[in-house]
Amino acid sequence: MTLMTPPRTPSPDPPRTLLLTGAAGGVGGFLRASLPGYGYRLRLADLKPVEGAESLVFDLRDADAVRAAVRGVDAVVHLGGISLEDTFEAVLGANVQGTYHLYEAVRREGIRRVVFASSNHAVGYVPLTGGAPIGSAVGPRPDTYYGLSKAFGENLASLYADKYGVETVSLRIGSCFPEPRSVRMLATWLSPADCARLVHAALTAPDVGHTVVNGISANTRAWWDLGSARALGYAPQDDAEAYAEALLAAHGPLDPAHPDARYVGGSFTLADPHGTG
Ligand code: NAI
Ligand code: 15L
Repeated sequence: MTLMTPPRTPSPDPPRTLLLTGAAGGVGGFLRASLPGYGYRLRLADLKPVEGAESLVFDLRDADAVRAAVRGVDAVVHLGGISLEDTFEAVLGANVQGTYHLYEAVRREGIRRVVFASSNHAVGYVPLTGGAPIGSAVGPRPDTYYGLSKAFGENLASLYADKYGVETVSLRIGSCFPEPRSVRMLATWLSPADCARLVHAALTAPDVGHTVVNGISANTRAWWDLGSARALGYAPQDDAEAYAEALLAAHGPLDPAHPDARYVGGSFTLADPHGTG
């Protein structure tokens, strides 16, 4: 069977125009502010209206709208979707079906690269043993339907790289907020500035095929290894340790029996969208 896929010739030019899905969200806000400083022109997309020169409002569940949105960009940074645990049906629509629509659109429009916002929750049940730092080759071991959808997204990226030559860097993001909010985040924090550094590296590194990387800052208390991210050129500049004294004074040290001390995904291992216990 012949698939009608436009020719995809590798270009030495770095991507310049990006579709940013989930642009109205928290990480979307950081990247809207920072990525133009790296020379990118952004086309913004979300369910909610977001201000910008080029801004689209649509649902990722709408395949035609997704296809129209990707047309003409050099690459996609895919942040859009449900970002916490929810019902299976909700996660299925926004994250599973939505990410499939995105990859189909990218394949059909001949776009060469996607940066996919995966999550630590794709591997949330990986235990924190206190041994060697955890690399990005582990898993999948999802802790929620949400984490399951991120594992699906990573596998979808793998399929589209192998079968169609669509390149993806899947970022297993720890906790990307202006500041770490908990003792756990002293390990998992990804500062907004390091997030932009990581996305830029993921957009510009050559020959990534499908590469999975851990996404955190240079945190003193990290239990994640950043080798595969650094291999793309990522050089984090921030460290959550600057917030350690205040967070430990407010919350005390982690109880070793608490999920935050036991599993990559912390309290998400307790999440129960049905309230059935
Ligand atoms: P967020 O919830 O603030 O933003 C997600 C955006 O996606 C929202 O603006 C929402 O309107 C949009 N969206 C949801 N369903 C949609 C649909 N059906 N169609 C179109 N747009 C839809 O999340 P945040 O924190 O900005 O995260 C961005 C991405 O990074 C998400 O994919 C999240 O899973 C991932 N991530 C974030 C982490 C963090 O610490 N902030 C950690 C790990 C992963
Ligand atoms: C995520 O995947 C969520 O999107 C974010 O809101 C945080 O909960 C983060 O993981 C985390 O584990 O801290």
